[in-house]
Amino acid sequence: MSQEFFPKVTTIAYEGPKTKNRLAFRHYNADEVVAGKKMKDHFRFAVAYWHTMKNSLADPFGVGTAIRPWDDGSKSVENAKRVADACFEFLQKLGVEYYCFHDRDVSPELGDLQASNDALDEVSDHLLKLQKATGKKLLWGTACLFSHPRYNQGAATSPCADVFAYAAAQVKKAMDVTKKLGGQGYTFWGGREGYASLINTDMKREVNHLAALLHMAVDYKKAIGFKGQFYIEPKPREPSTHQYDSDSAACLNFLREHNLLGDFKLNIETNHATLAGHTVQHDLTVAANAGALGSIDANAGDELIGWDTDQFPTNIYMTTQIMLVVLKMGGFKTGGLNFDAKVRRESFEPVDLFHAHIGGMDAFARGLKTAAGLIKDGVLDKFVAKRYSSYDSGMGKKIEKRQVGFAQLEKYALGLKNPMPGSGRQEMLENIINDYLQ
Ligand code: XLS
Ligand code: NI
Ligand code: NI
Repeated sequence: MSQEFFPKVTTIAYEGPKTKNRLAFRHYNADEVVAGKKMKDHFRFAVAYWHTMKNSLADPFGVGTAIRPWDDGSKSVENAKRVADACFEFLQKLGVEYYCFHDRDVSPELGDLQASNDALDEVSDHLLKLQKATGKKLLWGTACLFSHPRYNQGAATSPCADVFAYAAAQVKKAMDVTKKLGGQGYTFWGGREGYASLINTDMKREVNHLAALLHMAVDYKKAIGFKGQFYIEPKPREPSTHQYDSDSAACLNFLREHNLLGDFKLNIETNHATLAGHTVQHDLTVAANAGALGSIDANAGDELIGWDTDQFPTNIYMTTQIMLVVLKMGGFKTGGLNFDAKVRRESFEPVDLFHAHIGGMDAFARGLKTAAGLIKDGVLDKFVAKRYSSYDSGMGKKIEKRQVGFAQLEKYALGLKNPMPGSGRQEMLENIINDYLQ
């Protein structure tokens, strides 16, 4: 690598909880085996190119503050390649194996589609070279179908058919590049696939158009032999007032209705789940129960701010809840934990990117150990199994097997005296979880 972009940072090492070095892991120890697997293989951490390499930290009230020596802000291929060099230096020093990108993060949008495609070819050749030199991998790729003004009313759900066509062409190219880079997945996040007002919107038509684009993507995937997993990433709003893929349940319903369930899994993002009025544990559980939890965009929201603040996850209670779901589904197959998170506008120095990722990785290491302990001892599982045990035999079993109807249940209920469930013991269980926190 020609130039060094983080000269003051050396490889981040595991030094244990007692270290005084802030640029070290206290809990994340890549090769340490927890619950039968190396930590790094449980998490499959990824760095989000758009936030970590390209986000200037602008907000609606002010311009960007980020100092990013690798990015001169130009739309040149040369600049794009330099950003890629910086990304791989970051991945290597941090010890993260994967990255994720949008087409327009890694390569500039130029005057016309052909020019943008040519630039993307050149930059992705460079990325491939870097991957081969370092062993780093692409967790998933995607197309940015929300930044350019042409997408102001959506991409697949735009009222303008030419915009649909442009979006389709962009997805086609982004899939080609993801395949070329050996990407393990491809994500569809439709930030503007929704509406600002129903007064001017034909919702039924728009949702059908979205399904049409996804079916075309499935066809194209087969045509080029791309083996990666497709993901849909739910989010209820922002930038749309309402986004059609609003949460896990809405996505599953959409996929089922449009005969796409076999071809997609979900990529659940913490802050999107909370924007939808759910905990992340809720949306993960809904997805996992449907066998459709594919990947996670790991971040956190702010309880006092009502939008997608995309903060780094530091709450070990939350990482525990996430890892409980991940462990119980048997771990990630193609997906992983992508830090779809940005440092605060106030944290504008390059080294802050390290502090942020180290904190997130350590928080997940603690969450993993806590979750593994809870599962190993079965403390929660035993309680839950007992709580539902009335369905294991007798009339409960018959209900689950659907062997009885209202008439039999009425006869049975007439013979009961004040049926009451046992205590839910929520507080006791919360205390137990705190006992296990690492
Ligand atoms: C934005 C989304 C986006 C997707 C990828 O809120 O999280 O970053 O992950 O398009
Ligand atoms: Ni995301
Ligand atoms: Ni987000």
